[in-house]
Amino acid sequence: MRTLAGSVRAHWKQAIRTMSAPNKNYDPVEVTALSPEEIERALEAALGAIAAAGSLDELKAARLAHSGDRAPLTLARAEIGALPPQARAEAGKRVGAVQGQVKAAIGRRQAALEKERDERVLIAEAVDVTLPAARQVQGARHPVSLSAELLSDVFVAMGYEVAEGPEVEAEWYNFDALNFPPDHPAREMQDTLFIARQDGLPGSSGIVARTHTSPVQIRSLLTRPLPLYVVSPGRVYRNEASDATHLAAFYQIEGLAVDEGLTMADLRGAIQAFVDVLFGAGLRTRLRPDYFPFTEPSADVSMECHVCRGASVKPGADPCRTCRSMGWIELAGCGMVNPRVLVACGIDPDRYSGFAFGLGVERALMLAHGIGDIKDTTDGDVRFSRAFGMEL
Ligand code: FA5
Repeated sequence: MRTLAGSVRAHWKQAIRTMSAPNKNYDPVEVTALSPEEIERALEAALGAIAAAGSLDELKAARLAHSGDRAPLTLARAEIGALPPQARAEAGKRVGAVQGQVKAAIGRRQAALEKERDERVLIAEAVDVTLPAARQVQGARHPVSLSAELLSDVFVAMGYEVAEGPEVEAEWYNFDALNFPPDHPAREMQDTLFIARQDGLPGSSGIVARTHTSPVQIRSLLTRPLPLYVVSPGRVYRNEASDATHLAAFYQIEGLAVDEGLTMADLRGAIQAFVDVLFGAGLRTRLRPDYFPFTEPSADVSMECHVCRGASVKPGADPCRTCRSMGWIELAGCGMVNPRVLVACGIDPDRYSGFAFGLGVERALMLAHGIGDIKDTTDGDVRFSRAFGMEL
């Protein structure tokens, strides 16, 4: 029986017997594609197209046409294999030399066109570094935000933590827990902006735009462990007409300390330290009786005027714009935390006592910089911000 390898061998023997013998007398010059004239023509056509290429794209087209797979010279080279062996070397040399010439011409033209392109780009994209720059306004933080941060930082440096609360607040946090009686005038629509009001229900379950930062006292007392030292900057809202010293939306900073054995002297000390840091040591502070439902006793804090240091009060002295010749500047409301507030938050008032204070940020900024109209702080005029040395 015949094996598979045996069958393949028999097939090839038969095929070789039927092939024509090599053409020993074949004249390569008679193969048109390889004739010297044809090769010369192909060379001239290639060199002409390369020289005529005015751009890198045109050169690429010329390269494909004259040295690509279907170029006359490439096709001629493919014919070499059909030549008798003694003719192949000579034909190969001839075609190879011409292809080399074409390749070199493409390289030279490529370099020249790239140089031209680079020069064009350098001119087109040249940057005149002596031209004045278009000024990009970077933006900066507003002086009120920076002041709120600076004022908070003074207390953070004394060991207070920053606590924040929502601007839309439950009436209970804003008023009830702070010992405001149900009929307190501050709860009236003409003072408070109500988001939702539920009259006639037991207790107060309305929602307000917080009128002060004091509800953060309650939130802190309900959620943080004692002893507690927090400072709370934030925006507050009041239903009132604005004038030179009043805004309907402004910033406050609240401070609260609850610990064992705190007294009015600690409150005084904290306020004095605050004034020393902000205005330099040596300015006296003063507490005068005031009333807030959530502090007992309550006081307003004033500091000696940092501009005239009280001199403007004396008869015949120059008037002082900063303190309106009063000698003192009102800074904040303050007091000892009312024991009823501690009880509302589940804290034993026989063991713990505390103090709190709240000051207006825009008012502090006005005092520190002699600003006459509080509306300057909200107008959004960059000339106001620039005066604070802000980078704009
Ligand atoms: C309060 O809001 C109290 N919650 C402050 C407080 C906190 C007292 C803790 C005791 C203990 P008062 O309504 O006075 O207090 O406002 C406090 C500060 O906010 C004022 O001293 C003032 O600087 C600023 N302020 C008040 N109303 C306005 C307003 N309409 N525009 C700008 N600033 C204002």
